[in-house]
Amino acid sequence: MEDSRVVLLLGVGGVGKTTLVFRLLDVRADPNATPVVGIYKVFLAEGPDIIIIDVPGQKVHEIVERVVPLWDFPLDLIVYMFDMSDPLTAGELLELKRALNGLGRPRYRRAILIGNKLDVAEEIGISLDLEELGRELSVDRTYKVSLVRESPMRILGIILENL
Ligand SMILES: Nc1nc2c(ncn2[C@@H]2O[C@H](COP(=O)(O)OP(=O)(O)OP(=O)(O)O)[C@@H](O)[C@H]2O)c(=O)[nH]1
Ligand SMILES: [Mg+2]
Repeated sequence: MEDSRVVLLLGVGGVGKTTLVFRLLDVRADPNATPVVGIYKVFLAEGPDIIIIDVPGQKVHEIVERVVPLWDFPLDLIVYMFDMSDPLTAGELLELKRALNGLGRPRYRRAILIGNKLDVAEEIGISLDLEELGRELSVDRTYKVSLVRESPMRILGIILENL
């Protein structure tokens, strides 16, 4: 896997992990709850291939069980994700990180935080500062997006600028 970079998506059920992959690949479908680990490989004209791992599971303990066997992958980037219209998903994300740390931290080079569903958050009048959550997760950068609306180039840009 010398010419590949590995990206792991982490967040509880429904925050938009599979939507990120679908938008990146310009797949025009609304994903259902992901039943098994999804491994996607993105081939670019220039630069390394990008392998994206989409972990299933609705609750923190289910995700933990499925992430641990994946730790042998040398991870380049962890993408923490939560739903900005549902602050509970931010708390669950912290819980997920703590649970993973408690089992021995996965090795990774860089981490970012994506607050998704900006459209819904704005509609219901929730405005969030991602910086504090980002600090607690020890991420390098934070992004607010509405993945259903983002172009594939914007999503690729976010990933590439962190690889
Ligand atoms: N309004 C809105 N809906 C979104 C956005 N992103 C994702 N969704 C919707 O949220 C739902 C859940 O998205 P998924 O991508 O399946 O979430 P997931 O994190 O993969 O969920 P699991 O597979 O259950 O872990 C889908 O119906 C998406 O269309 C967004 O930016 N705005
Ligand atoms: Mg999914």
